[in-house]
Amino acid sequence: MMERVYIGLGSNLAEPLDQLRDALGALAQLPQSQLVNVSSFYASDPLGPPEQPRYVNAVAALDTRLMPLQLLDALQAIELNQGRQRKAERWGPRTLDLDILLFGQRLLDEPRLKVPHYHMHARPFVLYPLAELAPDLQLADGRRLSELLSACPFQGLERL
Ligand code: A4P
Ligand code: MG
Repeated sequence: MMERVYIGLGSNLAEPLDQLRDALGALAQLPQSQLVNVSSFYASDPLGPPEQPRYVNAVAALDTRLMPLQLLDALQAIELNQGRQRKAERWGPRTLDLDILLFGQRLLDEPRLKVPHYHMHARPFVLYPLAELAPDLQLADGRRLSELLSACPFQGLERL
């Protein structure tokens, strides 16, 4: 069974635009999967520690037959392949961050994987690109994307 997955991409180191383009190339190569659509790219100030460069973010829609943890493994391999170093600091700078925002209608609460992604409902750099791809989306937990958007100002986002 194919399931529709939404993946959040983020980078604020080492040419973020190139990082996102390379990551999209890698997503297009994933087994048992098809990259369906990609949002515009958006720049924004960092959320979290302020002493770091601005981020570039986007959202991709992927249809996949991979199981959730298989997809997570594949995304983490792409992150590492693009020079990601996992640091202790929370929300610190990174070459590439790939987050599984939504996985079909699944609700996942596993040690390695929480879906919907825990902070997506309040992050303009996730919600606005997601809305480009799926404006009428309803999350598995019942929330509507349109409601989340109306509580989350576009403020601070720059569409590239
Ligand atoms: N994990 C659990 N659920 C998921 C999921 N749905 N998708 C686990 C992906 N991973 C998930 O992630 C830590 C662990 O989360 C993984 O090992 C996985 O098993 P990580 O990518 O190593 O760590 P992280 O990304 O530094 O932590 P976190 O809390 O995910 O950070 P965020 O929330 O991604 O925040 N400002 C702007 N403007 N734009 C940004 O993109 N990003 C961050 C990072 C901070 N500020 C930002 C941005
Ligand atoms: Mg992450």
